[in-house]
Amino acid sequence: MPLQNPERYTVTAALIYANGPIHIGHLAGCYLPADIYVRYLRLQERDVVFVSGTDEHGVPITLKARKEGTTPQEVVDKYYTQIKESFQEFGISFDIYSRTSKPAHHQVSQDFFTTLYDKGIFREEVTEQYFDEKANQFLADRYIVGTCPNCGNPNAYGDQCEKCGTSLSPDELGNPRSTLSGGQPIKRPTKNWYLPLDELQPRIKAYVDSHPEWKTNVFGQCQSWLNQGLHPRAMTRDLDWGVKVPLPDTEGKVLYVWFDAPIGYITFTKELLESRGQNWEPYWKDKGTKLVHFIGKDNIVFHCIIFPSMLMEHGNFVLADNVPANEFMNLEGDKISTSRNWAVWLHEYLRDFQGKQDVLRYALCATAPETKDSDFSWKDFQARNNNELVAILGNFVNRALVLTQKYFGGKVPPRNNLFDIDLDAIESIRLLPGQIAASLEAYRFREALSLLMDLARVGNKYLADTEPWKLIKTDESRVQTILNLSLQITANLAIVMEPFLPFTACKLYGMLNLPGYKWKDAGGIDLLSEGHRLGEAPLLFDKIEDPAIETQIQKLMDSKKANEQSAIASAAGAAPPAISAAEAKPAISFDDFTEMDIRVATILAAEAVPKTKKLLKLTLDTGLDQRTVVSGIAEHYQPGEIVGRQVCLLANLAPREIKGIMSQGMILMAEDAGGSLSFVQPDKPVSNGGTVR
Ligand code: B3M
Ligand code: ZN
Repeated sequence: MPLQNPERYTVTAALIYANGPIHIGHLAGCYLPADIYVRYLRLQERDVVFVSGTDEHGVPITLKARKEGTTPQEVVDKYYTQIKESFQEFGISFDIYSRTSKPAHHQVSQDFFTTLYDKGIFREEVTEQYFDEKANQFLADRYIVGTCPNCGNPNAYGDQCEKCGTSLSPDELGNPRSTLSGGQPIKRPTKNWYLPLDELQPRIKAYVDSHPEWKTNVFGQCQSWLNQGLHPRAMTRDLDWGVKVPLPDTEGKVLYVWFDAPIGYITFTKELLESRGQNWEPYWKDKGTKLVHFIGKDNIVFHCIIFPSMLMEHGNFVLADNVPANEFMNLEGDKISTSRNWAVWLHEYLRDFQGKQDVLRYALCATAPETKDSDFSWKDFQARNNNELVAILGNFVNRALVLTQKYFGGKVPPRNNLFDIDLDAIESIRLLPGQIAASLEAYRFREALSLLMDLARVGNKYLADTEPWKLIKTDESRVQTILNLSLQITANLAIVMEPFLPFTACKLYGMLNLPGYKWKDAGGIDLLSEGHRLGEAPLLFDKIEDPAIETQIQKLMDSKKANEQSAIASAAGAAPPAISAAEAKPAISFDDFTEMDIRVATILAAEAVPKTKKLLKLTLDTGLDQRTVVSGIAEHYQPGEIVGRQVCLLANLAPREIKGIMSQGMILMAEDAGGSLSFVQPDKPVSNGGTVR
């Protein structure tokens, strides 16, 4: 059961890997709901800390470093800054946004590990793991490729086949290869420390079962893990990037990234409270603390099963009261994908829609993947802005303020005799904030947002029904009452919108000339006293026109086209798959190399060699002579298309007879992993006979 009347809240948002920029899926799935929840709690004057940061360890970081040709440290430094800035600009109001690479975090994780170790919790096991002798290191699952047992994809990863989606272990791959050297890895014994989840299962099950109120997607996923039976999981890994294992003779071993990352929540809480000169421990150890983890659905098992097991075994920690994980958000009907550039990147949105952070917050919250995957589309985004924010919320606020300006010189008029229609509006003002709060406390953010819009709808209907613009000629006293109440609704809107639309709330408080209220004030009708002078009344939102939306759609279409082209190219073998290069050869001396006489030559004539599929007979101008070379390229080039081309020729290869033709040398070809061939050609014309070295 959820904790009743918590004394304090520790709210965490997933520590995203610092290996790339963030997109709308991250925001909608985790950070926006977390921020809405925390802003609401603060308005309720609850004691809350909101903790997050970047996850800077693990294979995803080292992979990215290899891809960018740089070091893991440079990768995390670059993305930490970029990610932190994006969050700041969208008003994600962390109390601390830190990093797991900080020495303090290494210390806290090592101490945590040592406590479990000293208690004898871990099972020490020696297993055979793949080792790359050339690279002289053990291979994480992602560093091994081989043939998928399910679909035959020759480039499946050791943990997953990206073609058919099957989860794999490296042992299941056919013909395994190392992505570090291209060579065949061998098995080597290695010792690691395992968390015996199998033994802990009954206690974890009791914990999960005590929370039937969790969202069905979360509770269901936990039950399915439990039903399959938990297995021991290694908490140390053979890797050189991460938190060193605090045991003797463990060179080359680090803590499993999913061991240290959630401990980051603890480290960062400590860092925050210590910087305030306060004690951090109540936020993690006191029974009255409500711990809530906001995450995406791919992180459920780690937050609901593995991390709670670690905390239980350590002792003295509270366990999560709730883990309101979201499902995934798609984009224009297709899965968001970094590699296919099918995403809306936050830093790009900020550039294209300056000052419209709240519009995106609104659209993402309104379509958040709370119970199932959802879809973001630019047309929907535009409609949400134009038909909801502008036409409902902005329109009401604007009318209330402009009419007050016009009729009463911008001063709040008195409230006179009340009629039924006024009392109905007052009743809505009184009830809605409580309903919004109930939805927020139940993590139903979409529902809360739509209740907020209901309050604006109440205001619009009230104005439409009472028509103050007509009454002003005959009954000024009545108009005073109507505008007084309309302004009270506006002030209530400012309070309840703050968690969702913080920038707009701030603007609205300025327009109302108010310093800002707390949640307990919501529901009242004396938020603005008679005679109070209002501020300026600019529009709260403006329309987004078609061209701005078309630009965004075009950008996505361009990505799609580029993806299709590269898919065609790679099917034709032109784009090299990133991995599975041929095995490296032993070293040679420089003299060995200079013995080869490689020359630039031009193809003068080309014809197929009869009765063969692969061979072309080429006549070459080598600058030294004209000669004949037989080349196995007929499956890759038509004779007609290559005449006149320059190529590179190994000119001093001993002549040999092929299909009755004397071949004098060999044309250099580049072969990619897919087996397709292309000429190695100087990138500007070189005179025939020019040397290659
Ligand atoms: N870094 C996975 C992710 O970025 C992982 C989350 C850690 S939360 C403690 O999705
Ligand atoms: Zn497969």
